[in-house]
Amino acid sequence: MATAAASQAAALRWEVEDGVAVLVLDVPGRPVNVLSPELTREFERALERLARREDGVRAAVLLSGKPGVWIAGADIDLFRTLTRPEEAEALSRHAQELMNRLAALPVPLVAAIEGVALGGGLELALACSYRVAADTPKTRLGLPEVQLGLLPGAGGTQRLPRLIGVRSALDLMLTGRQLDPRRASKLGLVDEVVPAPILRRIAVQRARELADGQRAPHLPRERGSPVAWERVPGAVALVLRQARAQVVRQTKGHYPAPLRILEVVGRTWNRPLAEGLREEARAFGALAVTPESRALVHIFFASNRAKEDPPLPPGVRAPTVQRMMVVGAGFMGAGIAAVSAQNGIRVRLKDVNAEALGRGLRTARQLLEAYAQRRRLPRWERTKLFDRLQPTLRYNGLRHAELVVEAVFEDVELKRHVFRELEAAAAPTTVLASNTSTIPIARLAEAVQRPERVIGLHFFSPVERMPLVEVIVPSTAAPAAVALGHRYVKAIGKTPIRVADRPGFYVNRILGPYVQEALLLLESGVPIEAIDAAAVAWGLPVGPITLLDEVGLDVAQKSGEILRQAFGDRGAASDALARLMADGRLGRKNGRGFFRYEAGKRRGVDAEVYRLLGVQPGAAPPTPELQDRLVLPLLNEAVRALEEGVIDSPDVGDIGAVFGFGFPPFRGGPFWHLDQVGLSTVVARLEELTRRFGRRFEPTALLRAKAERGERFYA
Ligand code: 3H9
Repeated sequence: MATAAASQAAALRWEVEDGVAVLVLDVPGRPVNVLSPELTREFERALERLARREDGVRAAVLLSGKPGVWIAGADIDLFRTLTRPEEAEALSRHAQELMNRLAALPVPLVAAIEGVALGGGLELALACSYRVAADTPKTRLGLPEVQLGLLPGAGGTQRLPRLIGVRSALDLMLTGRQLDPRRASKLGLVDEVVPAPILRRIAVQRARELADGQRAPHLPRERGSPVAWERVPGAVALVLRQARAQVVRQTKGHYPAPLRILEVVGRTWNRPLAEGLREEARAFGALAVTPESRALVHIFFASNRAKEDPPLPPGVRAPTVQRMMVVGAGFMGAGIAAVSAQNGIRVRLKDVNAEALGRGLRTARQLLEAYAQRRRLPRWERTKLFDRLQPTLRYNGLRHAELVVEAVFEDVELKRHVFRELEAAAAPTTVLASNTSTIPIARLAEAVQRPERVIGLHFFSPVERMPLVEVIVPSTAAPAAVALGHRYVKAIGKTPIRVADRPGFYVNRILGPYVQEALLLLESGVPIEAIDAAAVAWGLPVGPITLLDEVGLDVAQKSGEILRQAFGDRGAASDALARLMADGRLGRKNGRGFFRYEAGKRRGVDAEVYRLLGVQPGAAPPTPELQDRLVLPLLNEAVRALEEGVIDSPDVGDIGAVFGFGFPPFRGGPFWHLDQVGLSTVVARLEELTRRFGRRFEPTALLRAKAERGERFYA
C-alpha cells in the first residue's frame, strides 16, 4: 500500500510505495520536463537518499508528473549561451556523470515512461535498470539531437549501441526518428509496454522483483554490441560504411553532426564505456558551437514562437475546430480533409458533382489508409478515423461547422460565388477560409456581408507532407477568426505563420525573384543542370528549374504574373514560361517540361527547351556567382516582406522559408543567414550585381539602413 509522501522537492517528488521510492518528476513553471544543472542537483540529492535506502526503500521508479511528457531532453536554451567548445564539453561531462551515478545506484531504478522520452530524457532511461512504457499515442522515444546539429551527449552514443546494437542505434541517432512503444519494445529499447492506468503499479512491481532478484536488470553491455552478428569481425565496419555513404548522399556534407556520430560510434562501440564517454563529450563540445547547430537551435525556438497563439482582445474567445467543411474535392481539398480527419476533426468534403466528389473522396481515403497503416491503428480507431470524413454534394451540416476551407478552382469569380453561398448556408460565426495562392483574400471578403470572418489558409502541396500553412490576414479579419485559423493549423500538426494579404503572400513572394533569376540565367545561355546544381550545392532541396517542373509551369506562371503585376517595376522579367507553355509544356504533371519524362520517371534535360527559347547553352559562370544571383534576390525580398509588414518578425520569415520550401535548415532561414554573412557584405554584393545586371538586385531600404547602422536581425 502507498504511504503518504515523505517529503516534497521542487521538481522531484519522493513518494514511497511498498518499499519502493517513486520519484515523480515535474519541473515547476515549465511546460515540459527538461534536464538542467538545477535538476541535476535535485537528482543527486534523491540518489543520495536512495543510496542510504531512506524510508527503507529497496528500489526506485522514475515517473513523470507531466501528462504527455516524460523528459524532453536537456534544456535546449542552455546551448544558446555556450560560446566555447570546452564549455559545451563540460556540460556534456556533467550530464554523463549524472547518468553514471544513476547506473551505479546500489538499488534498481525502473524508468516508467509515459509521454515523450527524448534526447537526454532517453539517455536517462538508458541508465536505468529496466524500462516500462505506457501504450499511449504520446509516448515516443528518440534521440533528436542530430536535428539540432548535435550528438547525444549524455551517454546516448555509448549506451544505446550497447543496449540495442550498433545498426539500430545509428538509425535512431542519425535520423532523430521517434519510436512508438511497440517499436521501441521490438528493438529492446523498452522491456515492457503496458496500458497507461497500470504503468505505476507494474513499474513498482518490477522494481521490487529486481530488488528481490526475481528479475534480471536489462543493462547496456560494458563494451560491444548485444547483437550476435555485429560481433562478427568486420560486420560493424560494414554497417558504418553503408551509413556513412547514405549520410553523405542525403546531407551533401552540409551537416557535421551525423558524420561526427558515425565517427564517435565507430571508434568507441567496442571500447570501455568510460573511454567512449570522453570521446562523446569532446564531440558534443565541438558540435555545439558550430554555425550549423546554432542555426538549427534557432529554428527550434523560432518555430515555437511562430506557434504562439495571437493575442485576443479581452473577453474574445476563439473556439477550437471540431467540425469543418472542405469545399472542392480536388487534390488539395482531399489532402486538407484527410489531414484534418487524422487529427480528430469531423470533416465534410463537398464538391458539385458526384464524379468529382468520388475522386476526391478516394484520394482522401487513400491518405487515411496510409496514415492508419503507418500508425498501425487498431480496427476500432480506423473505423472512427474513416467515419470522421463524410462526402456531401450540398451544404448540409455546414451550420455546425466552426470552419470552412474553400479549395475550388483558382478563379476569382468562382470563389466569390462560393463564398456567397457559404455565407448563406453557414452559421454567422463560422470562419470562412480560402486556400488560394494567388487571389487577394480581400477580394473574397468583399463578396460577403461579414468580411471579418474571412481569412486565407494557404496550404502547400502535397498537404500531407508539407509542414507549413500561411494564415493570411486581410485587413478586415477579426482577431478571433485569425486565432481560430492559427489554432486549427496547429491542431492538424502543422506550423502556422501569419502573413498579410499581399501579392504572393510570403513564401511565393520570396521564391518569385529566385525563380525569375533562374529563368534569366537560362535565357542568357547558362545550362539548366548548372543552375540547378548551384542551388542544390548551396543546400536547397532541389534547383529552381526542377522546382518549376514539380510545381507546374502553369501554376508558376500564374504566380509569377501576380508578382509581376504588383512589383514589375523592379526590372527585367523572363517570359520563358509562357513560351514553353505555348509548346504544351506543364512540367512533370503532363510529362513535358524542362526535363523529359518516361513513364513518370524523369530522364534528362529536354534539349528542345533551349531551341524553343532561342538559347545556345554555353559555359556557366562560377558556382558562387550563380548562387549569389539566385539566392541574394530571395534574401532581399524576404527583407522587403518584413519592411512592408507582410510578416511581423524575422522568426516568421525564417520558419516560412525553411518549412515552406526547404530553405537550408543549417543556414537557419533568410534572416538568420543574412546575419551570419553580415548585412553590409550582402548590401555590397547586391550593389555590385545591380551595376552589372540591373535594378532588380537593388538592396531594399531596410537592409541598407540596418547595414549602415551595423545592426543585425537577431540580437
Ligand atoms: C539533448 O537532450 C542533449 C543531450 O543529449 C546532451 C546534453 C548535454 N529544452 O513543442 P511544444 C519547450 S538536446 C527547452 O510547444 P509539444 C518549447 O520550447 C534536446 N525547451 O510542445 C515550448 O516552449 P514555449 C533533445 C523545450 O507538446 C514548450 O516546451 N530534445 C524543450 O508540441 C512546449 O513545447 C529535443 O530536441 C527542451 N528540450 O511538444 C526535444 N522541449 O511554450 C524538443 C520543449 O515557451 N522538444 N521545450 O514555446 C520537442 O520535440 C517538443 O517540444 C515536445 C513537446 C515533443 C517535447
